[in-house]
Amino acid sequence: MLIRKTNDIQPLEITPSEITPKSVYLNRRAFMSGAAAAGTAALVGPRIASLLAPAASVHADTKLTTVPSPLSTTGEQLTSLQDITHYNNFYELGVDKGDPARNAGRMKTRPWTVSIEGQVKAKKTFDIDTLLKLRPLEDRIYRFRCVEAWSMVIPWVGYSLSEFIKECDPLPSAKYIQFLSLADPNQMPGLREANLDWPYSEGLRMDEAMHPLTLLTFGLYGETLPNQDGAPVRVVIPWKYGFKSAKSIVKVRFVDKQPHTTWNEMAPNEYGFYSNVNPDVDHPRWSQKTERRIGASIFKQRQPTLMFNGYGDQVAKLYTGMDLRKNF
Ligand SMILES: Nc1nc2c(c(=O)[nH]1)N[C@H]1C(S)=C(S)[C@@H](COP(=O)(O)O)O[C@H]1N2
Ligand SMILES: [Mo]
Repeated sequence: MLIRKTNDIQPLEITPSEITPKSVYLNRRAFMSGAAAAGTAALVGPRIASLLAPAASVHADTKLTTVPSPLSTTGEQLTSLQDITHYNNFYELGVDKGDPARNAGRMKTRPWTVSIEGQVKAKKTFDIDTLLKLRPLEDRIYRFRCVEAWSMVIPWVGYSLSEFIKECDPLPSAKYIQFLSLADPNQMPGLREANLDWPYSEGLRMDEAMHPLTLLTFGLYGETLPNQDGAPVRVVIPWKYGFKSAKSIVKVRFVDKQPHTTWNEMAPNEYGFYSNVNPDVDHPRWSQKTERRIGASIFKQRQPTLMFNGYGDQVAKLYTGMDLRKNF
């Protein structure tokens, strides 16, 4: 996902902080919003106060009622909330990793609807609060691997996308599903900055979309998604590179042909439609054999990348007979 700088695998990025326990993070947040509420503005002047006080909507605040999921990945250290919310790719909010957190405050996530069109029995529009209640929300821990060769372990909240697809009543002619993200320049300053074909578009083959691991995602760490992580609703496909996991979805289209996708359109030789995590297929500009685990100690940061990001037992059968070097 490198469009402004060339040949940049980011050795000079800010080193993400070591794991911050959530309690510490939340206490600091409470302290900061407390300080704002207590009238810091009057004491130090509005300019400094606005720098000190984070915009209220930037961070997840609403606790969600969740149940544990048998599909969680266990035995891995979770990435800190701080890193998950301050090291982001969300080009609509800016191209640098810290931009989404900085610019997320302008995004409005209510009211919000997701409209369904294409090969369906009937067009429909779901209100976000209806979607939230459609099925029990599960805590699902997944490894998450970006095509830029870094990774995290994130405790998402959501339910299988297949549950939502059932409510959409797609026709048998629907072979693919396309996700379209919000693209409002008044809320998203990055739209002018990055020369991509907006709105952000991603897609899956229908059997990939129906796989139980594919998560319709509303939260992380037990709370609603922070805007910079794709509030109020996104998808997460844990065996594919991160860019397949479209954020802030406003439209879902059921289609009979492979849909246009943003990164594939931008650089088809670098970003394939399938984009299954595959350590044997290098990105044209860097190796995919290893990955840098965000937040790990610098001595343990680089680790081998696993085929299908470690989810091969569950998903490899979706690709039997396919050449995954050609269909990268
Ligand atoms: N709408 C939209 N969705 C997006 C992106 C984006 O720029 N816009 N970036 C993708 C990429 S490249 C990655 S790695 C993940 C990052 O998700 P995270 O910031 O929550 O970790 O979001 C994906 N979804
Ligand atoms: Mo990514």
